[in-house]
Amino acid sequence: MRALILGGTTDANQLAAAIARAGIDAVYSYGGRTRAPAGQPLPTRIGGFGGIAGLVEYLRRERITHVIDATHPFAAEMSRNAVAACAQTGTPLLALERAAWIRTAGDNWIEVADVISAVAALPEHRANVFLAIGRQHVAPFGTRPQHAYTLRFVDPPDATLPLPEADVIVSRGPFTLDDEVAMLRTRGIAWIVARNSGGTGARAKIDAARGLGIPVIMIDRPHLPERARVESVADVMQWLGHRACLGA
Ligand code: 3Y8
Ligand code: NAP
Repeated sequence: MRALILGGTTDANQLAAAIARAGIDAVYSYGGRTRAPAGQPLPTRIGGFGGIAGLVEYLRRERITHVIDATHPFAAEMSRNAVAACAQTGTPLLALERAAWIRTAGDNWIEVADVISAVAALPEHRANVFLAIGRQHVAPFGTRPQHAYTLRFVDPPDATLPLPEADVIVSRGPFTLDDEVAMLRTRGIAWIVARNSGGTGARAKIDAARGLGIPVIMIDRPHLPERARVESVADVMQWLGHRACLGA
């Protein structure tokens, strides 16, 4: 058995620890998005594979027998490529995917399908807006220059932002409720734009928003192709352990 973990999330890190403890031969893969990704207790590779064909070639060359897609729910291209490459090579694939956050009483959410709809959902009048969606999708907010934006990136911005008024917090998370409440209060944030990432690492801002009565423009997840999926590390280990005893 040799497993490939498509990583880059808290869940993937917890899976890597469990797989290392079990002594299973595995490789952890980052996309190379951040300057200093967290270290892993497994051999690690960083960077794209080169599309579906590149991943097919990697699976064959590295004799990968199992793929676990533990990427983020918004890492849609990676997940789609994994489905295609595993189908092409007949490699068992399992997604470790946390459930979406569900709106509860007290949540003031405006649910939208994508970033463009999130921009359209902002008010016309000037407001203090917290963009908690990283750096890859900031440009569309340039059509709403009237707002005072707070953004949060993992690494410092490497270019000027297309927003006349933007203050960047550099922090990689996971984030705590107290810190999120303090930040939102100090900055007088009146609107939050977030992705429905699920999980615990980004949840604190959503709980803080509920407590402070701040509306959240919540971007729904992209649709992914059908694939086997579980929500816990234990289920992944069972999937691996089960196949290991069948001698796969
Ligand atoms: C490179 C690995 C751990 C893992 C931490 C999780 C939790 C904190 C919440 C906010 C939202 C955001 C962003 C976020 C979260 C965890 C987890 C998660 C959101 C690292 C990591 C990599 C990335 C890539 C990065 C994206 C960006 C997205 C910031 C490591 C820290 C906004 C997603 O600069 C860039 O280009 C960053 C790009 C993809 C989304 C975007 O479009 O900008 N994550 N995040 C992974 C790789 O190279 O393969 O550097 O160690 C992982 C984590 N990010 O250590 O416990 O598991 O969800 N990551 C979102 O939710 O919208 C922050 O600020 O409230
Ligand atoms: P994406 O848009 O789905 O993927 C774009 C391309 O990046 C993929 O086609 C692949 O390149 C490469 N790639 C992505 N993840 C990879 C991985 N783990 N290992 C190797 N190559 C990878 O991906 P993304 O949304 O930018 O996410 C990139 C990474 O950040 C992932 O590890 C993801 O788990 C993590 N992350 C993303 C978010 C988010 O909001 N998107 C949040 C937290 C963490 P090739 O086609 O060349 O193979």
